Amino acid sequence: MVFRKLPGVSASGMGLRLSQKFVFLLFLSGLVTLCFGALFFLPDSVRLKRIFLSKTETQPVTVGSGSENDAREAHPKRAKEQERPRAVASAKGETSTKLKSLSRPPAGSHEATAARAPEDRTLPRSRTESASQRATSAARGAAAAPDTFSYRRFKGCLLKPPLGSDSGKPGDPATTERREKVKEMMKFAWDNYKLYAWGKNELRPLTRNGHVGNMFGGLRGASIIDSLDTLYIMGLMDEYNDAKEWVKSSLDLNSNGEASLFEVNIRYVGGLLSAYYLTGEEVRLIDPNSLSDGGAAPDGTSWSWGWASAGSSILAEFGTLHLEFIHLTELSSNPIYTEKVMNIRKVLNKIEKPHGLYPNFLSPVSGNWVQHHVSIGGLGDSFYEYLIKSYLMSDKTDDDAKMMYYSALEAIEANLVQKSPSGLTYMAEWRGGILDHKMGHLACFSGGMIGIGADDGAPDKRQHYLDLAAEITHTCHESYTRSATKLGPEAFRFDAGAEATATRLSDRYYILRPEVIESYMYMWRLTHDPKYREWGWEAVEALEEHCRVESGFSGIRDVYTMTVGHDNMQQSFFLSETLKYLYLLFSDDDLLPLEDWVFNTEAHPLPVVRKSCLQDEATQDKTLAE
Ligand code: DMJ
Repeated sequence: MVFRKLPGVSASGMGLRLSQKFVFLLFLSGLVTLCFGALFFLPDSVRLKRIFLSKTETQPVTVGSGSENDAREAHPKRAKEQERPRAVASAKGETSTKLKSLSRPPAGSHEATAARAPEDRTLPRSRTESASQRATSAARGAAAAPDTFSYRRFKGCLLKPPLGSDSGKPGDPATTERREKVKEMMKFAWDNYKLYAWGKNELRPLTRNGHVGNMFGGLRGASIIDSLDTLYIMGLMDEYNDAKEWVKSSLDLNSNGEASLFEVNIRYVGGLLSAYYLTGEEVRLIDPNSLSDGGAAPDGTSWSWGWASAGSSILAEFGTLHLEFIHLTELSSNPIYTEKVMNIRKVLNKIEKPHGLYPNFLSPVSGNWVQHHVSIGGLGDSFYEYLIKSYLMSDKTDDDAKMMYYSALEAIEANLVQKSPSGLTYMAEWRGGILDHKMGHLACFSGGMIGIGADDGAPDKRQHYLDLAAEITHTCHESYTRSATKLGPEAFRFDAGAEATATRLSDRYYILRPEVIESYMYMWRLTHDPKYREWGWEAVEALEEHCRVESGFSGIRDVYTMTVGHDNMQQSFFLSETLKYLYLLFSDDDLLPLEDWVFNTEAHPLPVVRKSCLQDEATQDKTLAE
């Protein structure tokens, strides 16, 4: 899951005068803008280019309410650039997302913001707001619920305290001990990252140095951002404060390079949003309305796939923005973020689907599916996840998401779900009607996904969905128990005599991925069957035995051999997801209760948006003020 070019993300010195509070929140907005830029470059995945398509230069397809011509008239500069080879536009940085610093805020605006009650701080509408943005806002009307975000009101609309009555401390000593062990693992992973790789994206635990890579377009500190909420819920406050301090003083948005929209969104935007919602702390403030989106349809009424002259767009990438973007609208009161993701949704809802399935690749040129490869694992996975989670996060009001999710699930069941000769249920992959009897580790998240969606399915399907979720989770556990290390391979097969084992050398590795443990956590919450905690504990023991090295945790190259070779990489999602899900598995259900929180695909908790409650609270506030 890779992709796109983010030419020239420029930003700088942030307004850091928010003296008393610290933040995560709004620098997000910068990242989002960055994501906007990327939306228009979606299809240029390096991996994709390698695997699939050759370049063709064709006019891009414009979708949404406006015609292609309309869009071009409205944005002549963009239209012109679309005719150029993408690389030229990129090199010039004309299409880049630009983050404008608020380090010298216009007189009054920053101070005025800071002077407001901290819990009522909202991003001011920028003086640089474009005419089209203003028009959009106006058109949306004042009808839109409370037009400023209030942290106090948000907290008031949660059903339960986020950290529970006692930070989720389990009742029995044995589980408490297990939870403590997971916390120790987090501290160990964090301390080593801090010691050897501080500020870099990941720790290389064998060589004791940092890894930057090119996934985040020059952004640094992925492990820090990914760890914020985990540290916080575990009560590792010194570590959390160090992380917060780094975000405040060292997170540099002034970067150029290629970034993955998907990865930046799920890790940076998701991580910072989550830290803000959990703590209410503002560290850095960026006014999203002061950001130039460099050609990304600012009125939000249409969006095009821009300079995508070649390659396909990947379902799991353009389909994994919804949760974070909805929250950006919530926090900024700017509808543009929601409009963007709703347009993506509209396209996907309308387009014809083979057998009701969503193939992994869509051509930005023709607007049609490219190849009919369908997978619940890599390339497709989180698109389905974000449909059901959008529904849940909307307080069950987003009926389109609900409808799309359950129809997709029906098609998946009819075409992809299989049973092995010994009775293991698995998700095969589908290539134009031909089944590939392979299931990726990534696809193991689907046990949890089907589980959390079970209760809102048709009444006669609810038990069936819960059973299906349990069966898939069981199969994924089998993929672990059938290996020598008791860790699961990257992909396992159900053909040529294999059942839940990898048959190819290249599929035997384990890179500290969370998906299997993620499903244990959800299934534990949904059923309280103790086997899920036992399975989670087996994973802890295996991680300790095979992945823990002197200076951190490392992935391994072959789960089937006891003389393990380490890959020298402590992935940031190990801190964000694997350890968080383990910690939640051994905590009481009142730590981040599922009634109030959904986890993004990087395990960053985002709150359910209770529109009517927020509206009522806002009305009350207004009445009181009057
Ligand atoms: C994470 O970054 C996310 O879970 C993503 O959805 C898939 N890949 C990794 C973990 O395996």
